[in-house]
Amino acid sequence: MPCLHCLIVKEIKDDTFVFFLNCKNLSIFLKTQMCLCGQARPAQTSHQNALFEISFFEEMRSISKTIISLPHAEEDLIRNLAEKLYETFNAVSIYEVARELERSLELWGKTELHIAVIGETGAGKSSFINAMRGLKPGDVGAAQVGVTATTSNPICYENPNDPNVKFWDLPGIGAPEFRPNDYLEKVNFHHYDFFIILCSKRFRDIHIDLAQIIDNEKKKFYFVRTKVDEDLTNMERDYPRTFNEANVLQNIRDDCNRYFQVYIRSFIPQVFLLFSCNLERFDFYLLIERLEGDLPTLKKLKFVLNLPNMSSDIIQQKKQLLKGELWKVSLVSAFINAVPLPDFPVAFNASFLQKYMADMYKKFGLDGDSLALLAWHINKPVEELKAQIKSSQEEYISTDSIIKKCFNIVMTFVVFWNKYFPLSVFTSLANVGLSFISTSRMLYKFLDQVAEDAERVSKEALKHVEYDINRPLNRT
Ligand SMILES: Nc1nc2c(ncn2[C@@H]2O[C@H](COP(=O)(O)OP(=O)(O)O)[C@@H](O)[C@H]2O)c(=O)[nH]1
Ligand SMILES: [Mg+2]
Repeated sequence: MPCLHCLIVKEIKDDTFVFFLNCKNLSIFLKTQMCLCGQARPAQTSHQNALFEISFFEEMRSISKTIISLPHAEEDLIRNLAEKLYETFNAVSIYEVARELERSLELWGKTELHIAVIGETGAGKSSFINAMRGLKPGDVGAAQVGVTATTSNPICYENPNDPNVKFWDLPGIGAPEFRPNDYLEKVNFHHYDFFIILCSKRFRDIHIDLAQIIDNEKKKFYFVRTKVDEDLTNMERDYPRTFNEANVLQNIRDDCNRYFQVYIRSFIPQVFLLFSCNLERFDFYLLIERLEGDLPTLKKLKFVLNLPNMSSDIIQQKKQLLKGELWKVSLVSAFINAVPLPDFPVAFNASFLQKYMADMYKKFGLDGDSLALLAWHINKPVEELKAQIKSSQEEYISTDSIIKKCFNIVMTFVVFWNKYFPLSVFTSLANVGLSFISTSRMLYKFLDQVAEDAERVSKEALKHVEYDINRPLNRT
């Protein structure tokens, strides 16, 4: 039998192979695979095939183990990837695993999040909903602010980046004929994932009654006290000598708690203090943390990844959450490349990765629409924001095509392999391994760069934040 290693090296003269070898760990991975060529034996009977399949899994495991234990393994990243690969190949069938992952990614895309916002007219519901969607009054699709509600029907506001994240403005509480029970039935309260009860002054018995009914139905609710900035301004004006911001905030909390103690004996809910025009101040991050803790995984991902990029904290949180998902995307993508099964959903075709990367741009507010809106808010040309973007989606997508080229080279290797070992599952899985590692590396790098871009863009926008406060808000 000719030495497969020699054949492959002889055969692969394309420049793209240099790219492959330049990625140190990939080349080690590839070499490890090549070494395996020398060890392999022909298999003819189905019994032998089965044995061979088992030995393949063993070999894949040992490759993963080898990568894990490499002394020069680059950072933790390659180790994590290899561990994932190892775990995955430990599973009964790679097909099952890939299908499961594909299902979970699809489910994530389709997951809906319905957030109900309740409060009396003027409490700041519309302002809060706009702020959570990264919109200002007057923007296309923004809720009208300062308008007395004339309808008692819920109004739905979709997140501009993901229409599956929906905020519901539930108007109509506070009217003399208001009955919490009838009201919640009427607004179909089973539909919502959680409720935010807003109040700009003192909480009253209607807020408490609503909260108790929601609680009885085992739904989550959060009390938010809005317009905290106004309290601070008033107190500073009234008590200029003794004014202390922390004391005023504590007084508002104590006041709410005293009221809750009288009216709700079973538990004292937490109150989050907010200023809708500048969510970053006061308790916004505490509220986000609490919601993250309470939401199931898929809904949590939906919620956090669609928050506006209002701070470095949010950008980093998005990055961490996405990092945890990338190995799934890589494996599904690798699996699709390797095994074009007829019953695999059409959505997962060759452009799967490109779509995923374009979506990442959106999540980090770097797509054309998000940048145009931000430029409008800060009253600056969009080019100034675009100048902050160092990563280029196109470049990555062409990197993806380089990987595909490399993949073709791997296929050459596979053709030789097949001559001696006509086991399609083996060659497919070899492809999965190679494609998985290369795709993962590309996606991790892309994510890092996109998050850095988002940081630079939001820093640039923050420089001009005064423009936003003083300028008229009507968009022409
Ligand atoms: N100072 C201050 N004003 C706010 C805040 N939230 C809302 N407003 C203002 O309160 C008024 C009513 O707000 P809106 O969102 O329309 O209340 P809604 O009737 O509950 O939808 C508007 O003039 C808003 O600009 C806030 O946190 N601080
Ligand atoms: Mg409103």
